[in-house]
Amino acid sequence: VGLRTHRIAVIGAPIEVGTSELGAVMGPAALRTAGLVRVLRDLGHAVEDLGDAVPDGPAEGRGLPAVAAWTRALARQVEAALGDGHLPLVAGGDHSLSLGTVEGAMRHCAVSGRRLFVLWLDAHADFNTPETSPSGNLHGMPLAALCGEPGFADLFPDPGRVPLDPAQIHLFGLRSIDAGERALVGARRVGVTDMREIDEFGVVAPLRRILERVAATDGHLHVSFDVDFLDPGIAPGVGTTVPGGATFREAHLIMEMLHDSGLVRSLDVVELNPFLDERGRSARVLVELVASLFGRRILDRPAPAAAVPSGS
Ligand code: B3U
Ligand code: MN
Ligand code: MN
Repeated sequence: VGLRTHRIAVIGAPIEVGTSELGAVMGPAALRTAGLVRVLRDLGHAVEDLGDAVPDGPAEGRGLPAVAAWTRALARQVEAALGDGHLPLVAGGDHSLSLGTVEGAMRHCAVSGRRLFVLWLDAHADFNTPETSPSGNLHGMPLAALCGEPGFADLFPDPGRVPLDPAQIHLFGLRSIDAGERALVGARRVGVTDMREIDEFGVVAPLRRILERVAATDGHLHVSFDVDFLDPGIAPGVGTTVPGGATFREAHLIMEMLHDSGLVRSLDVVELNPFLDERGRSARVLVELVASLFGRRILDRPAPAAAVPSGS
């Protein structure tokens, strides 16, 4: 089992225009302070820290124009990073940033010919539209917008844009969903592994099914990791905590399986709010998890499930 090394482009996305809770703007800085870049270099990866992205246009206020300015900038940067062989790791910032990262990955896939899959590790579905949203916050809407639901005029002005197919999305860890959003997720046939399923079967069986599907076409797996996927007991530094999240060990195993799959080609780490954190705990947990996704392991041996039992 040789270590897979990547050229990683770290991109800070200090965005909080998609949320009403201030502080996510400090997320990229906290992740760097917790050792994000150093940890990846220690694992043997070539890491370029591209610094923080800047919005392409005025980004005042919390409306669509501000989010559109960030989306344009991030889509371009992510597409460019992928185009020259980098694995973009975008450190946020609220989840509206994934409008840009997923759009960038979609544009790259249109060229590379790989089928894009989006694994959304999150307590929420982030599939609201302006119509269904109880809060009006755009971090609760990126997937609906990417899929071309109505109400997001001018976010993707290209009339020839092919929307993301909801069947390419898999929500994992879901435990909070709004009524209108739930109807939409069902109608559009978005893939879902909710907490009920994880409680019954654990994370391994559902995740293996997802990875097999991506591997079948050697697809491009984009992972979008929302801090609130984790239980607030281990990661309190997030604006919208929801009880009953993933444990450290569940999340850790997911990261190891993602690494072993070799399918992850872009990554978001979003919603870290250092202002609400306790002594950097959440930032540190996230860096640990990112390290596992990029190859940190306990023993240098095949995954236990793939190993031949001794004596057989
Ligand atoms: N679904 C709610 C809450 C929410 C979604 N994403 C976050 N919070 N982080 C909403 O406002 O759309
Ligand atoms: Mn989210
Ligand atoms: Mn969330």
